Amino acid sequence: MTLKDRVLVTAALPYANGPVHVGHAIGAYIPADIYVRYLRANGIDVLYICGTDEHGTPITVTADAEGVSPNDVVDKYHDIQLAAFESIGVEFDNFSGTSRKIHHELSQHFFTAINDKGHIFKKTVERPFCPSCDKFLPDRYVRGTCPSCGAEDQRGDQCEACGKQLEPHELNDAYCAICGGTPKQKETTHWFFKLSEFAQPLKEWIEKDCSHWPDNARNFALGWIKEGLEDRAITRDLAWGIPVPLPEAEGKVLYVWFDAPIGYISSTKEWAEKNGKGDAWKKYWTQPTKIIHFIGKDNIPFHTIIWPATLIAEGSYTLPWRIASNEFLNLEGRKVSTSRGWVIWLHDITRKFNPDAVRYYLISIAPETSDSDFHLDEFQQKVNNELIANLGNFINRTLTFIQKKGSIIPKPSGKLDEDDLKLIEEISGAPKLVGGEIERFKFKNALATLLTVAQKGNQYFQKKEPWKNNPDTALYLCANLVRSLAILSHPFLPQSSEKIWKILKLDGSVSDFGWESAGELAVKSGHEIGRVETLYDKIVDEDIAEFKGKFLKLGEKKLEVVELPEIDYSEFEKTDLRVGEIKKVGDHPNADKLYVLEVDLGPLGVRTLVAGIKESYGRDELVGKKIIVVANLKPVKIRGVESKGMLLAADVEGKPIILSPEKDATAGIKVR
Ligand code: B3M
Ligand code: ZN
Repeated sequence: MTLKDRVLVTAALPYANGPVHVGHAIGAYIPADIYVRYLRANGIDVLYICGTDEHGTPITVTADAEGVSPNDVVDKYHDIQLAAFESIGVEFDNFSGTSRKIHHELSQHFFTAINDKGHIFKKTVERPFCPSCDKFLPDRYVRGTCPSCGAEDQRGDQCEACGKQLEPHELNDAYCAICGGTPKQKETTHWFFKLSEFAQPLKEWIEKDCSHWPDNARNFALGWIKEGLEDRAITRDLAWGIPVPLPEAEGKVLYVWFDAPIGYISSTKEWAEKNGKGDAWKKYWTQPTKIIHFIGKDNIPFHTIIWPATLIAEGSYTLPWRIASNEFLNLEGRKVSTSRGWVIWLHDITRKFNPDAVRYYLISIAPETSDSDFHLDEFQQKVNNELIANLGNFINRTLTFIQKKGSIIPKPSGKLDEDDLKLIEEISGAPKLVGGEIERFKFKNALATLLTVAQKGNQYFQKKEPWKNNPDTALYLCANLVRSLAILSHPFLPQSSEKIWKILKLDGSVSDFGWESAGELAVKSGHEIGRVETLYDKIVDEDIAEFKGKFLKLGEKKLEVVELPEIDYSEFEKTDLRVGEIKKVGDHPNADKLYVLEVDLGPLGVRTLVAGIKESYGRDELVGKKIIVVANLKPVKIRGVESKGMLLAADVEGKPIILSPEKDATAGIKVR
């Protein structure tokens, strides 16, 4: 990227049908925000455009569920989402919504222009119709089995299991999502986009102009073209959406995925209107501009094939320069499930914790090349041990020391030694190091590099021992490194970087200063700093426990199919299971939850077993009870008492339930 470049950054338009969670945030919005802040610091003309996706069945399904109108749904969630993004420092230049007039008009223009050029045709087709609901059932209203991978209970627009794009009628064993009834096929007329005509131009474009795309996006697109592109219906029988601009198409609306990406353009247009910039939006869409779409991986098909084809067909706008797509973020080892409440909403976590601390953790685990996992304990640990112990600590110890000495930046004294020179070199090299990673879209690495620079500062401070030696040179250089870190951390930690700037009492705001200026020694001797405040509070166990208790609960359990690693039968054969009879029950001398049992195993004699069942079983219940014992285990010492075998019990949510032979069986009998 150079100063000559003009850049338009977009992040996928989230459906306005619910709040946004941490996975959304790090999937597209935070990476795009980092990138935009970085480009801006480099003086590049850049706009960050987004808005809510307000059409389609995702909205109407939610409206039905909440018992309100689609309009109410999109108004409510538009505001909730924007507030959540702002809470974590994501700053859009414009955040529009696709139900606005400006967007309806532009989308209808796209349809008309593409139709006029002959790239759209009309066809009578059969579509799923629910007789009991008296409705055609578009995509998400039909559920059934994926024809491609066989996964059950998939939606009619896309199989979540294999990612295949679907038409609702392609599902096997389909049922109506509203009433559960069986849909019938019924004739209806729809308008189709001749996607097949664009296979060749798309292929040429991707091969020629898109070599810098990430592999997953590029391979996917080329693979799909090779498989064959089919014409696609771009209208739906639905009461909510953009009316198809043809007199004969009454009651039909544009398919949500036809109009949604056009939202990138209409939101840019709205930005110009709101800011009194007239036609300025056209610069970004019709003159050379690098357009970058940040998206989650499930949106790759639309952004690499269908959207570019739409643009080529319409003919007057610029094609994307790059698709930046992330994989998914899981939560505590499980897939996020909003319906079961297994989710961390962005607005909840930024209310409880420092938003920059959340941002720090999310960037550090960003699912850039593969799915990753959000853990609250790891969040606590990384914030405390990395963000606070490293970056925060360096800034804090430097500034506190200066404050103690009267808050004035000292004048370097004497000749600079080797360590001083090395630190100056670190400072001047840092902008390139961190920036290089950002330019390669490696935000995780960029953040790690920033932390390494802070670490160098800590090592320098430690070595210089300013509390023992003449501190002037060290403090002067460290204060300058603090300034550099403020500038370089701005894309990642926007709120705290601004705070550092305030404490340093430097002019303007941290974002007024160019990226390269982070390489300079610009804090002068004699400058007075402001009152030092801590940047981040340590996250304590109680906070994590409270948050978990309040927000991390798994809703009603669906039966999950669990796959177990298999062992050979001969392996199982090795265990010798016997019926035993409990003769005596004693307390364990060193453990409150354990009993020491004397168990009669017939011909094998009476054995001592240590068992963790004291919290669930009383002594009297146990004496005389027949149990099942694994009899050929090597003896182990459990808290100092030797145990010669193990009794079998089922684990019911952490509580043992002892297995016993149902009818009387003599002690010592083999179980198999
Ligand atoms: N609303 C899908 C999603 O939220 C869709 C993205 C549109 S981007 C133009 O994942
Ligand atoms: Zn129905």
